[in-house]
Amino acid sequence: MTEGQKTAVIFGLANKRSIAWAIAQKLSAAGWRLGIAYMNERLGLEAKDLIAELPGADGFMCDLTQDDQVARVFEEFKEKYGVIHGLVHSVGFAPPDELKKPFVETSREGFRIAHDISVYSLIAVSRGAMPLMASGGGIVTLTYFGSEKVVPNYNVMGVAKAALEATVRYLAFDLGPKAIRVNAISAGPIKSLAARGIANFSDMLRAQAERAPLKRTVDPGEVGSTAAFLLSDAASGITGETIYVDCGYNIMGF
Ligand code: NAD
Ligand code: 0WE
Repeated sequence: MTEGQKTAVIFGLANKRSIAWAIAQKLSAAGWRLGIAYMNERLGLEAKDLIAELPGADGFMCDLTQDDQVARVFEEFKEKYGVIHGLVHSVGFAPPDELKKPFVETSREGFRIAHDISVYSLIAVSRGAMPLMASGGGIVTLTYFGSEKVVPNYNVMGVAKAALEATVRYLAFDLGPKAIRVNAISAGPIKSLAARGIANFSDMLRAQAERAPLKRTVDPGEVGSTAAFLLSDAASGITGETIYVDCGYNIMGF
């Protein structure tokens, strides 16, 4: 390791369209050493090839619904890195049915899964990272505007993202005395795996580009560079915030 190099761990790499990949590339370019976690062996096949592109980056496997896997991966981080300075949580999931049927039909199990994977996992990884962030650090998660205004079909994910943004504030309060900052990036729609198969996603991208002040959709690299900023000392006074990277879409009333 280069003297003075900082280390970040990233959760949520599936493929080259993952926001986690755009963030990894920007952090790597900014000189960070990276540990990158993928959910299972199947996703690991593609993730490992990507990780190999980044100098000094290592791959780890972790299903965030499993407490023993979360505990194990942080043991591995501790063994490999000792101290870490950054954590990126780019993870979200709801059972596909929940994003198709009317919100009022949300099942108890669909609600549980969406909140377990998309919200509780941030608490779990923040707790895991805490003892490793001995010299302070930054935590960044990804959210979406559907947490605050109704986006048809986003449904239980909107409710989960509202909980995620509140979780960011409570974690920021808990971890602030340890000099650990916790923030969310509210990204505009991006065509990733999580967006595939969502009805009318192309129409959404078009409407977004039409209405946003910048008259275009957001580039994943712009989310990546914002994450790199939030993890850097340049953001040393920012915690508990949701920062919009959406070409200004959220400011519009009509
Ligand atoms: P993606 O599918 O590439 O990323 C989601 C990741 O979550 C995948 O890597 C998946 O493996 C991981 N994941 C799901 N269940 C998991 C589990 N049990 N354990 C560990 N990992 C698990 O899609 P993305 O668009 O890059 O999404 C990343 C984040 O960005 C999500 O939180 C998403 O809600 C958010 N977001 C996406 C958009 C968009 O338009 N794509 C916009 C705003 C916010
Ligand atoms: O957070 C997201 C994606 C969330 C997501 C997507 C899927 C599709 C595949 C969560 N779970 C699943 N489960 C699956 O089985 N976004 C912000 C992208 C997104 O998703 C939408 C959107 C937007 C924008 C769903 C409906 C409407 C708009």
